[in-house]
This record gives sequence, structure tokens and C-alpha cells, in this order.
Amino acid sequence: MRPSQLLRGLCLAAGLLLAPLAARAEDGYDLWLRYRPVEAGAATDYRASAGTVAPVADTPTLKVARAELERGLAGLLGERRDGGGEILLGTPASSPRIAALNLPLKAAGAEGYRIRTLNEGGRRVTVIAASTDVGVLHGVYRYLSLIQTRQAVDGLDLVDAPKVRYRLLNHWDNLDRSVERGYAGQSIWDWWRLPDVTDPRYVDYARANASIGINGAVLNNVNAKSDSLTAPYIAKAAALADVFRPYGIKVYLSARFSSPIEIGGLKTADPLDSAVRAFWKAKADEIYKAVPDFGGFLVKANSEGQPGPQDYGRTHADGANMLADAVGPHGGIVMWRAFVYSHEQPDDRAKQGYSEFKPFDGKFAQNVIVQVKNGAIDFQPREPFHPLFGAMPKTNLGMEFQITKEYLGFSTHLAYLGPMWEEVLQADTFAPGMGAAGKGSTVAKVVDGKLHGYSRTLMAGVANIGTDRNWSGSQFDQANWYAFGRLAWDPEASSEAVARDWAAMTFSPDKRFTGPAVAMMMGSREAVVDYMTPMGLHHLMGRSHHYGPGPWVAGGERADWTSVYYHKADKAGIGFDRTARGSDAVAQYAPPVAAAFSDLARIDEKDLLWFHHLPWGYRTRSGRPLWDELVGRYSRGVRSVEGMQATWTGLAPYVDAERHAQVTTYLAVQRREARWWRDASVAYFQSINGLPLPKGEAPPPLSLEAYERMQFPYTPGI
Ligand code: GCW
Repeated sequence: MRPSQLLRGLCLAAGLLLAPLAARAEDGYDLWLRYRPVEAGAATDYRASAGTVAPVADTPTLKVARAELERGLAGLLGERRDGGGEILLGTPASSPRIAALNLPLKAAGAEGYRIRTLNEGGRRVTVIAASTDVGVLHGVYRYLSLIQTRQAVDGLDLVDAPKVRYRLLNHWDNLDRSVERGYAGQSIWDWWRLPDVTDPRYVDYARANASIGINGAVLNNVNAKSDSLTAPYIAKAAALADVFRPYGIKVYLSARFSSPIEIGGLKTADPLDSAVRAFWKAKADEIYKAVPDFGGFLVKANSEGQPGPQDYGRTHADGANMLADAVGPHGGIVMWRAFVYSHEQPDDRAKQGYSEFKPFDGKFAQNVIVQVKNGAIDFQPREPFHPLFGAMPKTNLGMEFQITKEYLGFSTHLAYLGPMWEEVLQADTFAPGMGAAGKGSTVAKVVDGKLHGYSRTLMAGVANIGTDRNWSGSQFDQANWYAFGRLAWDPEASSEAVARDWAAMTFSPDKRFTGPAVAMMMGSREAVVDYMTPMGLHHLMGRSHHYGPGPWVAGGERADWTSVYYHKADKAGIGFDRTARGSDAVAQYAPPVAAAFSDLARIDEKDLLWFHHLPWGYRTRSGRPLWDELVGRYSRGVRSVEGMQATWTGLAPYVDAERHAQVTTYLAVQRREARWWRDASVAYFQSINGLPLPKGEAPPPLSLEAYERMQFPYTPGI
């Protein structure tokens, strides 16, 4: 035995001895793809099934599929798995053995897979088959996740396919590596060193995304620079595309609408001008030369100061269709954002997206997808679903969620966003189509195309990824990246089931861990709603940096960037009247939805002050006056965080010390900031209504002025 072999043997032996006793220190870099050893008892069974991996055809994707499977199995079950089983992976086109099996693969679609256990002459063969190589890769990750979550892998016959075609991360990453609303370090795209240097981290990024079915990434911020579309930056994007390609991930770019002027030497960016159209055609051709499978453009136009077609008296449809013409011949798409509102417009900001887009239903090209945020304001801890969903049957509409927690405590608050997204996806638009009177026409069915038969479907998530070792800024923020991918693949998925998988893979499959951890995650977003913006309140954060409470924010350049615009609190009451008596935003919803939101007897109190302006003494369903109920909910939010702290302390035996300590520290920050939100909000609203605190409620420790005076220079993410 050579010394190096001896050393390896010793290390292995030591590792095997120690592994079950103490979890190794971990920093979170491995995400949910940790592949740590399965407990001795269970491992034997798995080894019998997951034996050798048959060779695959020589394609880039099948090679990474096989490598990932080998890597996963080696980590989970060890190098020696000689129980006799075999895993066979591939497509009918690339593997005669798989072709001979004649498996029904239609239901697996273009990116899904079928996994089936066969008995070949007493030998167990697990087949991971798909019509395409990337389907096989997705199947490999699914198979590994079964072992990671300790489910059975014998007797398998499962088929799965994504319900949404475009499942994209949107990076709000700038060319100087800062990240707008990023709380996890710098951009992982090292633009300066690209294209020559490709950080190995890009591969791990692609692995993580492929494992949850994400199939595209918009590399640069929607507040875009035209430079992204110049030759040097196209070459950089092409280098990333080359890294991602084997993983089934395409590259997209945000396009600045005025690029024809800035980098094309034209005097206008008018979408009906022939020179402008020629610029975009040539630009698309240039990009496709470098990136043959380029996905397309994402555009923020005529929104928050960005240029757009309205600058030339043209419409959103004119702008989107011009770009669609440019990328269409190459198979590309245009994602045109519906996040538009203007301060010259006196109408309720919540109404403006609908007002601007609804009239153009049917006017957008087939390769345009209008990308709509989940709610009508801006990624608040809770928003009713955006009224455009269900209202644009003839226009492809896609969903935009925000994974990065701009409004939910940055990366230091533990808030699992799965329930928030599920709440929106399961909301019923009552658009005609599904059941009687539109019942069952959920947002999920709009987004996955079932309701209106969209030709292209999209789910986009604003990424929370940065250079931090743990990628997302905190251990638990990884769950939001993971959950986004899972819900984009299947908008009907249960956020709780997704959390359970994530917790098992990321920390421990032990039920004594996953039970309490998942319960904590499931309640975490509601806790944030409680301590920040209970009962339908919204947009009450600090000005511009959006850190911490700022219900007093008033004045400045535009009313719809203040808090007082949204809460409308005065001596008599609080809330934004969006009923027919007020801004009538409710009228943008289907009649049954509008009726329920308008009716104080039927509206869910979680949305109360989003739609109604009510007296402080209004009797809530608990029997308490509104003011008492509000204060009660603020305090309940703080208590929930204390509950999370206690839960987490109890989970120490199942988590490595390093990650456990980090989460503990972050929860302490969250507890302190939850209390701050509660106190500052209570102090402010009390200064408006002059009411005493309900019995048993602690007064805020500082004066309102002290909260108002707090300054936060250098806040990340601006
Ligand atoms: O949520 C707001 C953010 C902006 C962002 C904008 C948008 C990219 O505060 O930072 O800009 O939304 O979605 O365009």
C-alpha cells in the first residue's frame, strides 16, 4: 500500500467512526446538495438498489448527470455499493438499452423524466429515462433527493414534468458587482475577469439550479445599463452560457430600452422607427452568434425612471413586439414587466399596472410574456394577488416573485417565503374558465397556462444569490431559492412539503428535526407580517434603503414612495380605502372577488387595511377594537420570533455547530429588529390616534422622535 493510500484509508476509517457522532462543521456552501452519509441501518437497503451506474452516451449533459449521480451516491452511500443493483440512465435516442424498454415518456415532456425500477433476471435495475438529456439530469436529482429525504427507492414508477416552461432567476446584478436589493454579498458574476476566468462557483450555481429545475437566468439588473449589450459583455455572457449549457440553463439579458441611442449611435429609441428596429435585429443576431441558445430579453420600461416606448408616444405592446420581432426568428422571448406606475398619475398606485396593461390584452406577440409581480404594489410581506392575473386571457402572463427579502428583513430575518407564494398561487381569480362562475381559476392555473391556454408560461424569481459562502446571506434564505424552483416547476406544490424536503436535505432527515424546523419555517412569514405590517398595512419601511420601520415617512419627491400615502392614518382611523367609495381598486378584480374584498363581513382580516379605511374603534372579529387588535398582532409577531428562537435552541443536537450558531445569531438580530418594528410602529400610530395601549402591552422604550432620528447609511442593496 502506497503511503497516500494508507492515509486515505485512515481518514476514511476515522470519518466513518466519527460521522454518526458529530456533524461536521459546515458553512452552507453545499446547499441542499450535501450528500452526507446515510445512517448505517438505512444505507444497506439503499446500497442494494443503488449499485453501479451504467455508462452513458458521450454528451455534455449525460456526462454531468452521471457524474452528479456518482457524486451523490458516493457521498450518501459510500464508494462501495455492491448490492447487485444497477442504475441505468439516458434517453431512447442515446441508449439502445433504454430504447428497448419502450417506456412511456410522453408525460415526462421535454424536461421531465420517468424513474422506474425493473427486475432484470433477479437483478434490480433502476431506470432514469427521459426524452431529452436534461430530463435525465432532472431525474438524477430527483432520485438522489429520494435518498436524501429517506424515501424508498425500490419499486419506483414515477413520472414528473414541469408545469411551467420558463423557470427563471432574475439577477438584479450590476456590472460593478453590486446587487440591487442584494443582501448576500456581491454579484457572483465576476464581470471584470470574465470571459477569460470562469469561477468554479458558476458550475455549482448551475448544479443547484438544475437540481430544482430552474432553466434560465437573467444575468443583469432590470435597471439595466446598455453596456451589457456591447460586444465585450456579450462575450462575458457567452462564457457563462457555456458553463450553464450542460445543466439545461439558458442565459437571458435585461435590455435597456434606450440602447439604440446609447450604444447604437441613433437619435431615438422609438420602437416604430426603422433604424431602431434594425438596431435591435442586428443586436439580436450578434448575441445569437455568440450564444446560439440565448433565451431573450427582460425589460423594465417606463417604470421608476427607466426609458421606454411611452417616451415616444408608443405603447408597451409596440415596445415589446419590436424586441420580440428581433429575437423571434432565433426562438427567443421577451419578458416585459408590468411593474409600472408614475408619480404624475394621481390614481392609486395599486391600480396603475392593470390600467396600463389590461387595454392591450391580445396586442402582444406570441413570444412576449408580460411579467407581473405577485401583488399590485411591490413585494410587500403580504399583498392580495395582482388583479392582472385572470384579466389577460389573450396575453401570456408570467409571475414575478421576489426571492431576495427586500421587504422581509433582508438576510438576517428568518422568513420562509413558500407560504406567501402558495397563498398567491392558490388565490382564486374567479376568471371565467374553470368551474362554475369562474370558481377554481386560481393564479396557479393562470400562470401554468391551464386557464387561458397561454402559448408560453413563465415563473421568475428575483434571486437572493451572492458571493457569501452560503450563497443567500443566511442558511434559511437558501430555502427560498429552493422553494422558488420547486414552485416554478409545480405551482400546485405544497410549500410545507417543499420545506420538509429542503430541511431534510439541508440539515437532517431526522423527523425530530424536520417536524419542529418545518413548523418554524411555516409560521415564519406570518411572524414578519405581524411585526412589520399586520392586517393589510403595507409599504411602511424606511425610505429608499427599505430597512426597518418608517411609518412616518412623508414628503419628498413622490407621494407613492411615502408611508403616509399607504396607511392614511389620522386621528379618526387607518387604512387605504380601495372600495368603490375610495380608489375603487377592487373593481379591477372579478366581481365575486371584488365583492368579497369590499364586504367587511367577508374580507379576511389579513387584507383588511389594504382595502378599507376604518375607525380605530372598529370592532374586529376577535371582539377587540382595531387599535387593540393591531397592537396585539405587532406583539404576537415578536413572540413568534421568540418561539422560533426556542425551537432552534432545541434543534442543536441535529445541526452542526457552525450553522447552528450562525442561525442562532441571526435569530437574535431578528428578535431585536422585530421588537424595533413593533415599538416604532406602535409609538407612531399612538402619536396619531392618542389612544392608550391595550392592557398588558408594554410601552415602546424610546420616544417616537428617537425612532425617527435613526439613520442607516451604507445599507446594503441600494
Ligand atoms: O421593489 C422595487 C425595488 C427596486 C426595484 C424595483 C423593480 C429593480 O425597490 O430596487 O428595481 O422594485 O422591481 O423594478
